[in-house]
Amino acid sequence: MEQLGKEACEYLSRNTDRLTEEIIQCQLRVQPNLKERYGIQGYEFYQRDIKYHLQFLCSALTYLSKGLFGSYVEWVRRLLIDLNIPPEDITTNFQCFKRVFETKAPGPLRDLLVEFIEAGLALLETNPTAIPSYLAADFPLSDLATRYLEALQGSNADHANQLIEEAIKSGVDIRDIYLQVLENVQLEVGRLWHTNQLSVAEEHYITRITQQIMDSLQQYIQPSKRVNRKMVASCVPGELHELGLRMVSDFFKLSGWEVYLTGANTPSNDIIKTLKKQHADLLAISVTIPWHVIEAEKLITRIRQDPELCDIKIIVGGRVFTLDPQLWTRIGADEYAPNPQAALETVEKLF
Ligand code: B12
Repeated sequence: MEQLGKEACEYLSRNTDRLTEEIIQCQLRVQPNLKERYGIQGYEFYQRDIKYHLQFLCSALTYLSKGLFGSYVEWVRRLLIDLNIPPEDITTNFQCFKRVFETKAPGPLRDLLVEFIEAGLALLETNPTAIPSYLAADFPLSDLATRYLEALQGSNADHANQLIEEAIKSGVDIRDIYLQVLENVQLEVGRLWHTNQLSVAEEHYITRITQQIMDSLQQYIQPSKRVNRKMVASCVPGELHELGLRMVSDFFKLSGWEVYLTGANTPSNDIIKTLKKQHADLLAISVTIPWHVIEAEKLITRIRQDPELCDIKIIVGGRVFTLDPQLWTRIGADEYAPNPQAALETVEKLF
């Protein structure tokens, strides 16, 4: 069955342009005024979005994860509704995916493709739910997190810096600053972008300042003891979300590990060379975007086949593994953890 999922994904990748065209033609038959309503640019976005849907569907099929596809459908619906796309257009679009798969996909793959699209269509029949603010919940540093985000939304990086410095000086643990303030603010920034309340430029600005602040906090990352262990921490090729992995790295440093962080978008060949050169005990891989999971799987397979790396342990984490908590078991990793503290506890059991 897993093989069928991979074949279905290959079929979608090989035929993306043709399928996109068929889906658009289907939708134009049902809604002939689509081009007029969206204008030329909107229509191009429409084509781009169909390719996006196919790419996300492909990743979900590879791991036979309806959960992953379902979370994408919920996510994209929210995104499009907040961009004023009528829900009927989204549903018609997915119905056209179904129709095109029913009529064009080769026999053995057809049922699987239709099954996934039907699961998506069933979700579109439910009412969309609002995503609550990540800062609304009652957690000890929620006030600091809110003020920090307000400072950055007001483009006052100095004030944001000052808030964090004061908190550290008053004795707040750096780990709480990371998880309660910086992580929650990043998630909130994602929510605001997703719901069309914040621009990409504003997200980039806030993320950049947060990374600068994490650099300046390095002076406080001083372990009280050393353990004789070394971790290499990398994001797979193409993966640009590295902030979470930086947090994991700093938690490990604080616990006495030596850490070699390569961060975002690291070529697999180089990760393998680094593991050897650094004589690492552990590789931490971070993945956020679903279609990068396949890169993680390929990398892990290569490491497992390399006699020089037979003792290496591998832990994975990042947003995509949180969306489908079984996913990590399908790519050959030793462990998964949802956050840096859990990662430390989990890794303890591996050695
Ligand atoms: C900042 C950001 C970016 C930045 C990243 C910059 C950087 N240097 O990291 C940039 C601008 C590059 C970016 C690009 C994109 N992004 Co972006 N991004 C975000 C945002 C707003 C914040 C990410 C972040 O910093 N999170 C905070 C960290 C701390 O959380 P975390 O990564 O989950 O890490 C925690 C745990 O997962 C765990 N963990 C993480 N790694 C590991 C590893 C191990 C081993 C372990 C044990 C644990 C672990 O520990 C961490 C601490 O608890 C998120 C919003 C969100 N909800 O995540 C969107 C988000 C992830 N991005 C999104 C999208 C769509 C994109 C793009 C595709 C947009 C585009 N069209 O170009 C591109 C893809 C780029 C790529 N090729 O990777 C979507 C993903 C939607 C989906 N359905 O998958 C999100 C969710 C935004 C949204 N709300 O819609 N993005």
